[in-house]
Amino acid sequence: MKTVFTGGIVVSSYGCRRLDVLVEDEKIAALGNDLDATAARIVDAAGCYLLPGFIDAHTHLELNNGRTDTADNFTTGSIAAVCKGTTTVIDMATPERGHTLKECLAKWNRMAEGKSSCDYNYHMSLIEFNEAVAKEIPEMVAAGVTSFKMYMAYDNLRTTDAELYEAMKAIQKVGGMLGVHCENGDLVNALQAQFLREGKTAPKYHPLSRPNALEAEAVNRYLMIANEAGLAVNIVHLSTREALEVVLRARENGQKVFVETCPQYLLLDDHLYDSPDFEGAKYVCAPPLRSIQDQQALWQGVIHGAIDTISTDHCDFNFASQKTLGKNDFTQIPGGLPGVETRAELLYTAGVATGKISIEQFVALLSENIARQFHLYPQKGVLAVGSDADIVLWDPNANGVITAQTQLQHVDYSAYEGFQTVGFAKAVYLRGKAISENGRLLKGQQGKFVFRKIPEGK
Ligand code: DUC
Ligand code: ZN
Ligand code: ZN
Repeated sequence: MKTVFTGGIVVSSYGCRRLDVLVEDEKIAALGNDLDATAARIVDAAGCYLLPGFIDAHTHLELNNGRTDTADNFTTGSIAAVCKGTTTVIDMATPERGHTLKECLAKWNRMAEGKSSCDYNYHMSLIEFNEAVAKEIPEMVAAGVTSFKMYMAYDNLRTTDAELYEAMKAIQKVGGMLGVHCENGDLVNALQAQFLREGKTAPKYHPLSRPNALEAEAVNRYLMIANEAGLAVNIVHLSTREALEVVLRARENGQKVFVETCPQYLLLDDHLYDSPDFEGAKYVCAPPLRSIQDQQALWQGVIHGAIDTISTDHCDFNFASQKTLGKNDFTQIPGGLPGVETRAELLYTAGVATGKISIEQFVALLSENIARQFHLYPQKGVLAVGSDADIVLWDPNANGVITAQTQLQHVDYSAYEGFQTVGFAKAVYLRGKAISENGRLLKGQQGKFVFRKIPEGK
């Protein structure tokens, strides 16, 4: 089966070119201006950018947080992703205490296989670290899972600093990638307890219990430990000016540090926690939304390349039936925001359409840099000969409005209700197959596990 995409502008981090793209079966076979289109189906991409499918390197599509399940699961969350241009997700696989990594991997495969409408892989979470877990690290890599996740907050997930250090050494040995949730968990606990003792139970105390310093301190500690272990590391969902300053200092000292932020930290701010009628609960996530000054610092980081990737931390709970679990105690509000569906539209609107970032940076932040960092490149993250034909026909002039009513995410609210958007994934192809058109699913559940391989010498 041959398809030629004609008349579009192909974008990578290096630049834009008017090129036709020939797809044969699942792969890109050629790019050029005089391609042989005999016996090929023609897709007219005039007026559109041809972008590599977006990759979301931070989702919790199907998770039980100990009390309740996310509103989405792999079936619904991946439809929301792919219909708006995200063709691959790297989901956070999180084991239950006492379970092996292999058991966790099997569980995540059961949840995703035959259900996901986009391609997928996982970051394997290490919620403890001992000899048995150390033995499983190379086994995960052999199974195609090359990245790991650890936590410095949340009592049910976090490890000690010594465990973090030992895990880093084990990951370093196999050339894997580690991402860490950086907040000082002890201090979060202390501040939460203090507010509750004082009878301060409303959502507005959520950000006050997780101030900027707690993230910056954890980032600093994490990077110091990583430097001792000699491991290049990733910081997930970085949200503050102070933490970014810590990263810049470490980089000046020669350390290799990757930084991810999320749309919510670039577009929403902490005044939303003061919303009436418990509406502030909609925005409870960790780290919390921050100040306008933090937002500005993060935008500078995005513009000047200090921030490498933008993923979503999609982890959604219904407002009416789940966020209300914390009606009388903000610490019981399930944390997380919906977002896998809206990342590209939001970033195009607030970044590219405003002139803050170029279309090349947009592609780098949402696809190419993620593929490079997480061992998916050049299979994913680029439109090049031999790459998977994950193609987004991006209409830069389409206008839209984000509303919960029309969203595909299986949740009862949007954190971006009423946001007007520019730019839209007019059509999405996954490994050469048309998966969505005008935001609607054509054929679902075509997603596959993407086996990742660490390049030699890494
Ligand atoms: N914070 C996390 O660290 N994970 C899921 C959701 C959230 O808000
Ligand atoms: Zn986190
Ligand atoms: Zn997360």
